[in-house]
Amino acid sequence: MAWWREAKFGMFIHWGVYAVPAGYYKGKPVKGNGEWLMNNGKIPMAEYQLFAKEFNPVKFDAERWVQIAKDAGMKYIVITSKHHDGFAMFDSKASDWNIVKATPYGRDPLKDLAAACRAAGIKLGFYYSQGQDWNNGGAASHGKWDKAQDHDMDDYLDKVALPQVREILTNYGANTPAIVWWDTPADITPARAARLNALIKELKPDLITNNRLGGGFHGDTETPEQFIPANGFPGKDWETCMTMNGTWGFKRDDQAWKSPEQLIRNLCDVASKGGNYLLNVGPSAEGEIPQPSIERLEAVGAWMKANGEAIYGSQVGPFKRTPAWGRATRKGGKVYLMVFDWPADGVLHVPLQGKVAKAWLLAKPDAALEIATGQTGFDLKLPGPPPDRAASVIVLQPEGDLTAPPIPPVTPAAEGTITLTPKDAEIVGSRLRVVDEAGGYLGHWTSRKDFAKWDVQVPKTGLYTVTLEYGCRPDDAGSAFTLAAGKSRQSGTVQATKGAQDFRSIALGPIKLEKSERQGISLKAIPKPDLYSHGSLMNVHALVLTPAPEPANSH
Ligand code: FHN
Repeated sequence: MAWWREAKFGMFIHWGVYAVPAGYYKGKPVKGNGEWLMNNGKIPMAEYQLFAKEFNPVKFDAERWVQIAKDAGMKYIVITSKHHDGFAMFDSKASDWNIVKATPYGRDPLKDLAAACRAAGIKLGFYYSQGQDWNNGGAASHGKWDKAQDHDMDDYLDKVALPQVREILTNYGANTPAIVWWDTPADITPARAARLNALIKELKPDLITNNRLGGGFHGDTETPEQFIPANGFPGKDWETCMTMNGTWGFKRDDQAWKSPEQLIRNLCDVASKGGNYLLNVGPSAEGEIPQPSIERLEAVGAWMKANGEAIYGSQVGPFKRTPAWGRATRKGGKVYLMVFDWPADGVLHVPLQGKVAKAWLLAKPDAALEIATGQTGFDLKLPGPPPDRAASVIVLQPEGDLTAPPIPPVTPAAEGTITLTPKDAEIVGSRLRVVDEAGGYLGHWTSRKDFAKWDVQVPKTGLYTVTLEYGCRPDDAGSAFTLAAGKSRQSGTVQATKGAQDFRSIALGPIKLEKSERQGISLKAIPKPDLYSHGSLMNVHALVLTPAPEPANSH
């Protein structure tokens, strides 16, 4: 994993025959991702295969693509060798449904890409959809829609998937692929997965695989998709893959581009939590990376050129909770603060304990910053304006270790009410996270292992009535949850609201809070059967704890 841990930033490429229809079928736009067009449009096989006849990416220039990735500061590329539509983007003897045989282009672009990557010192990985294959007889999610798709899964594995995986493992040189990126383990049983995995062990035992093979194989990397987990995956290698607009495969109409600032901050956020960022481009049928993607990659590249020291080979930052002003990483005994919001008064509060020998702006290494003792750490006096609008990097050279102080418990407001907000929560697990929309909420509650907890401190032991402010899509309603403080607990059933962001208050029974330095309160999920195949438990906007009136005879 050494090169991968150093790399931190890679390019995902979703490229295939779906770039021809580019989100349209019979003149009408089809909802969903560009690469899912065949499935979402329920397009018959024979009809979908006609798109290949128009796939002639004469503008494809492998060296240019690799240069774009390299200039962005990316150190590796992962390209779809075969996506769910089963179209092999390489010369395959196992199925004629491939770019060499089925298109006027007639060449293997992965050969060119492998050569260009080798020349540029960029690692190349191959994505392979092992389970789903809508044209070669593999699985299809949500059922099949064309009789021609009926086929035996093991026959597909024997005749297509296994031979093709052998091809991509052997036809591209000694160190290519460096990664096999499995996706959607539909119908992949442990026995089927074992056969695919055995090929890797036989042919390229050192390559990196992700956790999506299925059949109980965990691979080397966790792969959160389209999100950055609240706490990363402590002790594991992980990689957030993400689109720059709303689709992986090219879609003519999708102009929902993330801003360059957002992409830079995402990269900082991912690195601060110990992960890699695999950022997607969806090239066109002509073979070009869309111009808006190139512009964004240039902006990230400019930032990486100046600030990459804070990212490459870095490790999880020192904070227990991400500070509101930005993120941090650690490397070689130094701490790198990546400041998104430059303080208007020029004083940055850094909630870390320990001694800092020296601090400086990465952009101005010769000018030491003034360091003063602060309330919960130290304060840095910053010059204005920020060196970079997206994220300015400050380097700390500590003497010894810098550690984050414990997160202070939540205390009651003057009238005694305690409000537990998403931002104050400690999230346990990898999916539940704070969503900064609709006033902020804990959302994406799609794992029963995930829960939220808060520490509170109350002046005396007593009962508190609890109000839960939450939203829940009608389809997701009906699960249970438990709120616990020590031995005192309340359970409830999630009722539908008008929508996931339509928050409503419900009263739960009282819970008892003990007077102590810290009283822990946890909110746990008990999902109804099958909830997680389509939905999430609920979105939590806040928990409000109000002191219950004391009974008259309490003295
Ligand atoms: O269904 C695919 C999707 O098209 C895309 O390839 C992403 C990338 O991670 N993976 C899928 C589902 O998880």
